[in-house]
Amino acid sequence: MSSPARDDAELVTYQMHVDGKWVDAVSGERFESHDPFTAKPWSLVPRAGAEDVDRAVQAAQRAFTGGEWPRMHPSQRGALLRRLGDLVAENAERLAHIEVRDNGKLISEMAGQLRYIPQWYYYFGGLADKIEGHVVTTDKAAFTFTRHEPLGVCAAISAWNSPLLLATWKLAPALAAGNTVVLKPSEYTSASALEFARLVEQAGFPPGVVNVVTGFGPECGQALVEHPLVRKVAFTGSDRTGEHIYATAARGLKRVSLELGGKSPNIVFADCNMDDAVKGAVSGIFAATGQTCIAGSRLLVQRQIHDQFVERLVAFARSARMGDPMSTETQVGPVTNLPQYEKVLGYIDVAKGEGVQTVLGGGKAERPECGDGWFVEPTIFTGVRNSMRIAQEEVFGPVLSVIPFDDDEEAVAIGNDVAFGLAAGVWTQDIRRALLMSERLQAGTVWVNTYRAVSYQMPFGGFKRSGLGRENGQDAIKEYLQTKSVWISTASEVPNPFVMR
Ligand code: TXE
Repeated sequence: MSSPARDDAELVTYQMHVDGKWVDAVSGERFESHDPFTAKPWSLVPRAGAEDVDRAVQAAQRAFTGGEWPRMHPSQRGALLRRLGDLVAENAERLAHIEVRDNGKLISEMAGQLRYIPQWYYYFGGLADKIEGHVVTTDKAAFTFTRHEPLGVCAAISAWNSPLLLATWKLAPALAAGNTVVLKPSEYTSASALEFARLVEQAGFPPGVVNVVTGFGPECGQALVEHPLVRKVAFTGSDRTGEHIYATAARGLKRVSLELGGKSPNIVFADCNMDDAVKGAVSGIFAATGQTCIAGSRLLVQRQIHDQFVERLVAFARSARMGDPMSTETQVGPVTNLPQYEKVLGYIDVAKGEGVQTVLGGGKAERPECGDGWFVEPTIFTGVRNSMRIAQEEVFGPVLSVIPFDDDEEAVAIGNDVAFGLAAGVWTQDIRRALLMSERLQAGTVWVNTYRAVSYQMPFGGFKRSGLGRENGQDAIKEYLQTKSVWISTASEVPNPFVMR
C-alpha cells in the first residue's frame, strides 16, 4: 500500500486488518471509494459483514483477556502509543494525501491535521501510567481503595470529514486505558484507517489490540454495535445515526459516547474587531467546505453593523479560490460524496423556498477549475429567520445563514434556540460580555475572538442533541475506564453474617 498519485489508472485494492492479519471480507466483496475532485473511483475496500465483525471482535476479546496486552505494564503501553505517534509523524505527508484523495478536503488542512495527530498519542501515552485509584477512608473496619480498569472491547465508529483525527480521538484514550479496539471508518473514507493499521503493526502492538473493519453502516457498523462482546461504542457522525446507535447499545447495556452534529451560532457584536470577525465567519463555514460538526453555520450579526459586515464578508468569501484540493493554493474544495453534494444542493433549494435572499453563490460550482468534482458555490443567505429549516437543520456544506439581532438577550435566545449545542463563537472586545456569553450559550465549546480551535488537552463534546461524553483532555480517558472498589477487612472478628454492614 502506498500513496497513490491521482493519475493512477488502476484502482488501489485494500485489505482489512483483523487479529494482526491482512484479510479480505469473508464474502470476498469489495466496494469502490471515490475521489471527490474527479468523481471517479480510486480504490477498492473490503465490504465487511457480521461474520467479519465477529472475527474482529473475537480477536479483540482474546487480546484483551490473554497474551501480552493485559500483562503489559502501563508505562510500556504508553511507550507503544508514543511510538505510534512517531510513526504517524513520519508518515504524515503520505497519510494526508490519502485523506485528500478520499474525502476531498484541502491538502493544507489535512497536512496540518496529520502533523498534529501524533500529539494525541503522546498525550494519552503519557496518561497511560497515571491512571490511579485512591485509598478511601470509610466508616468500616476495612482497608478500602479504588482501581480504574479498562472496559474491554471498544467499538470506534467514525465519520468521513476528518477520518484519522476522529478515529484518533477514540483510539488514543481507549488504548491508553488498556482496552482493545475495533475501528470502523466511514464507508466514504476507509483508506487512511487501513494505512494507519499498518503503522499500528509496525509500532509493535500485539495482534488483535487494534482491528480495522470496513463496510457500510447498516451491515458492518450495526453488527459491531450489536455484538455482545463489545462493551463500549464511541461514535462520531449524524445525530440520527447517533440516536439509533444509542438505542441499540442500550439493549446490551453498553457504554456510549457520541459526538454528533451541530448548528452552531457564530455571534458578531458591533464592538468586534471587524477584520478578525470576517475571517472568523469565513473559517467557521467555508473552511473544510462547511463539512465540520463545529461549522458556524448560523451567523448572528448585531443589526447596526449587519449590512456593512455582510458586504465585507461577501467580498472576502467571493475571492476564495476553488479547485483541486491537492493544490496548496486552493481554499475551498469539493463536497466529499455524492449523497452529501445532493443534500447540500437540496438545502439550498429549501432555503430559497423559505424566502431568504441569496447574496453569494446559491448552487453548483461550474467553474473550469472545479472539473467534474462535487463542488458547491460558497453560499450566503440573508433575511434568514431562526425558525426556518435552513437555520435549524445541519447542512454540512458551505452554506451560511445570516440572522440579525439587536442585543445580548436576543443573541443568547437565538443562539440557544436549536436542538444542537456543540459550539458557539462570540466576537466582541468587551471582556464582560465575552464571559457572560460564554456562561449563557448552551454549547460544549465557546470560542471568543477565534473559531475552530481544538486541542488534545481541551475537552470536546456536545450539549443537547450534539452528543454525550467528552473527547480530548485528561477526563476523556475516564470514558474508557470503570471503577472497582476493593475492601480488605481489618476487623478482628467476622461480624454477624445476617446483617448487612
Ligand atoms: O453519517 P452517519 P453519513 C451528517 C451530515 C451527513 C449525514 C450523513 O449531515 O449528511 O450526517 O452522513 C456509521 N450502526 N454528518 O451517512 O450515518 C457509518 O458507516 C452503526 C455529520 O456519513 O452518521 C459511518 O461510519 N454504525 C457528522 C458513521 O456511522 C452506523 C459527521 C457515520 O455515519 C450505522 C458525519 C448503524 N446503524 C456526517 N449507520 C458531524 N456532525 O460531524 C451508519 N453508521
